[in-house]
Amino acid sequence: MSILLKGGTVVSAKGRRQVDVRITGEKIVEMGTNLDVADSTVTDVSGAFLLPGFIDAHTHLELNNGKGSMGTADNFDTGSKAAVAKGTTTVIDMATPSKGSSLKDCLNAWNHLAQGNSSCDYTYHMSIIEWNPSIKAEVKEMVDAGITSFKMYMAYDNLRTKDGEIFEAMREIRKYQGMLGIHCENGDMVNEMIAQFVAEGKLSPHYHPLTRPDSVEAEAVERYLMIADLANLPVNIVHLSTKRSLEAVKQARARNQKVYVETCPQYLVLDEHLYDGPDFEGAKYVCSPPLRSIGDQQALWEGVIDGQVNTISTDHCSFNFEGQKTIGKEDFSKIPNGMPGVETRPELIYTYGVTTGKISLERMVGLISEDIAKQFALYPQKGIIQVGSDADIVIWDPKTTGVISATTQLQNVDYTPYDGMQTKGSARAVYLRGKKVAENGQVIAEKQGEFIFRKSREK
Ligand code: DUC
Ligand code: ZN
Ligand code: ZN
Ligand code: ZN
Repeated sequence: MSILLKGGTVVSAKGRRQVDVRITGEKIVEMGTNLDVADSTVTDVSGAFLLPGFIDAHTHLELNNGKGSMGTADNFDTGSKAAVAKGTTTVIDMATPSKGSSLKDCLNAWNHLAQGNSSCDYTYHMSIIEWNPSIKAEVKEMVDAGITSFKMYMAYDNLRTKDGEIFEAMREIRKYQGMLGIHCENGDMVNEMIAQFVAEGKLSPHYHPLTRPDSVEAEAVERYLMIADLANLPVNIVHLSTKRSLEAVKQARARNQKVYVETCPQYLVLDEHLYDGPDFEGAKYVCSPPLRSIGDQQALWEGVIDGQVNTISTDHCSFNFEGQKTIGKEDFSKIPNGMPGVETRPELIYTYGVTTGKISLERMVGLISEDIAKQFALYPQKGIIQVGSDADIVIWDPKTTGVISATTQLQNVDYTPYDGMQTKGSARAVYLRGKKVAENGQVIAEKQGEFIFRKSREK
C-alpha cells in the first residue's frame, strides 16, 4: 500500500511542475503524471503546492532548561509541535553546554531531551563555548556522531570565546569539512554600553537596541570573516540583521570567500520602533541582535531577493512575558534575550515575501528548505521532493487567510511578537517521513521525530 498525492504542483528552488507523488514507507518512490492508483491511498491535492518539509536551522528549544526562570518557555515537545503543525519538519537546535562540561555530555543531554519528545526530525549545531585540548579532540567525535555543524559566540560573557580560540576551532572544523556559525556582536562594546546606560539610570527596553547598534554587529562580522579567511573555512553568519553587515559580507565575497548568510523573519517584518511601545511591551522584542531600522529591513529584503542572504531561520528562543521578560522590569539588561518564531516563519515568508511579489515561491523553498539542507549536509535526504528523498512534504494551500494570535498559537509562550498580523497561505497537511503528522495547523500524530545523522560536506 502506498500514498498517492494526486494533482498538486511540486515546487523546488529551481522550478515547479504538476506531477503526482507516490510515497511508500518513509520515502518518495515515484513521481510522474497519471500514476497508477491501484493499491494506493489517493489524496487529491489539486490546487495545492507540494513543498519540501521546511527546515529551521536555528532554534533554542532547550536553552537553560532546568534553570528555572531563565529556561526557555518551549521545549522539544512543545516547540517541535508548533514547528511541524505549520510545515517545519526538521529543526537544527543549538545544543549548548554549560562551562566545564564536555561536548559529549552536551550531546547526550540534548539527545535525552529530544528523543521520544520531538514531533519533527532534528539534529543539532554543537556550541563551542570554551576551547581547550579536550574540546578540540571532541570536534572529530562530534562529526563521527553525525554532528557536522558548530556554533560559537562573540558576545555573551558566559558563551563567548577569544578570537584566537575561534581561529583554532575553525582550523579544527576545517579538517572535517564542518560548518561553523557564529553569533556576531562585539561583546566588549555591548558590555560597555550597557554599563553606561545603567549607570545613567536609563533602564527601559528603549535602551536595549542602543547598546547593540549596527556597528557592534558589523565589526564582529568583519572580524569573523577575516579570521575565517585566515583559517580558509567557509562559514555561516547567523541572524544577520543590518545593511552594514551585508556590506562586510560583500567585501568578503569580493575577495572570493565562501560565506553563508542567515537572517530571520523578525528582521524582515518587524522594526525597532517596537521598543517604544507602552508600558513594558518593548520587552517582548528584546532579542540580540535587536530589531533594526526600516532601512536595514529594506536592505535585508534586497539581500533575500538577490541572493546575498542564503537562508531564513528563526532563532526561536521563547520566554514568557509574565515572569520571565518581567525580570527586567527595572533594568532592561536583565530581560532574557529571545523571541518565539518556529511556528510562524512559513506563513510570514509566504505572506510578506511571496504574495507581495518580492520573491517567488521557488525562492521561498530555497530559503527555508532546500538551501538549508544543502548547507548543513541534510540534502538530498531533506530539502527536496524527489525519488529517494524522505517523504517530508507540506501540502501548501495558497488560498487560506489567517491572523497570528497568542491565543491560538501552539508555541508554549504567553505572547507572539507577530500578534494581529494577517497571513495568507498555510500548510493544509504535513507529512513527516511518509506519515501525515499535521492537518489544518494541528498535530495529528505527535512525537514521530527522529535524530538525523549527517555526514561531512563534500570537499
Ligand atoms: N539571541 C537571542 O535573542 N536569543 C538567543 C540567543 C541569541 O543570540
Ligand atoms: Zn545568536
Ligand atoms: Zn526607542
Ligand atoms: Zn540563536
